Amino acid sequence: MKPDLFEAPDYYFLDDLLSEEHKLVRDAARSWVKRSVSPIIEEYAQKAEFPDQILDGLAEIGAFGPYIPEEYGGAGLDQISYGLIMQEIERGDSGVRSTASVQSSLVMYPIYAYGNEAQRKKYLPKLASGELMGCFGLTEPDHGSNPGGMVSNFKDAGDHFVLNGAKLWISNAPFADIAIVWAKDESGRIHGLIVERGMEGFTTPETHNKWSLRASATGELIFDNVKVPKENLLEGKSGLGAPLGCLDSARYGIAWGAIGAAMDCYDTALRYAKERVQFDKPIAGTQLQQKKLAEMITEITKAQLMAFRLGQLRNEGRATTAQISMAKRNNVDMALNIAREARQVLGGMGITGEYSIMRHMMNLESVITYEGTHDIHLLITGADITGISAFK
Ligand code: TGC
Ligand code: FAD
Repeated sequence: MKPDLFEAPDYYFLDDLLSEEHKLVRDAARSWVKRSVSPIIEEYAQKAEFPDQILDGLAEIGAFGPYIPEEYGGAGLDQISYGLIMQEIERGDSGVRSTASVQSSLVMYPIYAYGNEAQRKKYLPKLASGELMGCFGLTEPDHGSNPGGMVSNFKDAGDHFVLNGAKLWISNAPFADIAIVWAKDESGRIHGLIVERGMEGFTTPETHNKWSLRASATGELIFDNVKVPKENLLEGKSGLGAPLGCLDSARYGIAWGAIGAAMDCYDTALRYAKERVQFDKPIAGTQLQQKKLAEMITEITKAQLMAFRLGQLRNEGRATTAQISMAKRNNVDMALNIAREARQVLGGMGITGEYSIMRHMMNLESVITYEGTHDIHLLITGADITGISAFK
């Protein structure tokens, strides 16, 4: 792969709106990605392996629990710093950002928000340092966009619960030490359980043959009469709103992360277009390539402003689920379109692993599907503005 020459576009001087802390956090993540992700990621994507040597680095830049309070091992940062970290990591690879998103927003967040003090103290510091890795099991083979229909269930067996069911498409599952599992109790109410690797009847087979997120490990969670101690129940919140509340936080991170992937594609295409000569002049001097590049920087700038404003609303506790859906949907779609256009700017070179664009493009096909599909987010906006749900 070519050396990482990335220079971040900032067309509307967004840096002027960032605090010194935001810039320090962002720059630390940016240089770590250049140093530790860019040189190896293509090789790991090609061989479809998660590069577990980067876990310590992810913990060091605060990517595991950026907004979780320091007393629990988190970085205690605000939502804009969290977003900037996700942006920089996804600039390197969406699969690496996935690992950080899942650990922070889908594992640490539910333990922090819905767990009791003993659970927080037991798990959060180890999750923040990467000593423990987690995954989040909501999707099932027959229930993806409609998680409320899930059939995974647990029964009260006196001093423990007995868990049965299966989860599909679970990021980090093959190597996770713990899983936050959403399942129904005997009355049909959804609860979160902390399931630990090693519990009898709990297995995590890996999902192979992915053309997307190849450097991220994806798998199933199978529960065959797993005995889960009662102390592993997340007591603070139940119902579908509990897992959906975690998704708000992860989707917000993706809205920023997608900007990183788009920036990398734009920056690569711009540099290539200025250097590549056809018909005796750089292709950057042709109107057709300028149209592509000009539209890319316009869309990135709009997405940056949207993410920044959403970050302010999150800091104030005012961001709604529908606002988050709009940003996730818009920014991932923007990034995927830019990846497709940028790949064309590189001609044949665009399909090779010499450049990052094709990998971003393939990754973004997952990003536009997970954490709620492109369609589902449109329907969330539709329901919000009309007051009428079109899901069912
Ligand atoms: P609905 O009737 O709308 O809602 C049920 C209850 O939940 C409440 N609620 C929320 N609460 C907190 N936060 C949110 N974001 C919430 N959204 C809804 C709602 O108020 C209601 O509460 P109550 O008290 O009235 O019961 O539910 P529905 O069954 O109609 O479904 C709505 C729908 C389709 C929007 C929802 O199910 C949905 O978002 N589906 C998409 C599924 C999804 O996003 N799955 C993601 C799986 S995890 C993942 O992909 C990780 S990838 C990670 C990575 O690698 O980065
Ligand atoms: P379906 O729900 O079957 O949807 C198929 C199509 O139908 C989509 O286009 C959808 O938009 C459309 N559709 C569905 N309902 C409607 C409707 N009412 N109206 C109109 N169109 C509709 N899940 C987890 O729980 N944890 C994870 O860590 C996780 N990681 C993932 C990693 C990867 C790489 C991938 C690909 C997925 C991951 N997921 C995870 C699952 C992801 O959240 C689901 O794939 C996603 O929610 C969609 O569910 P589905 O694949 O079953 O598609």
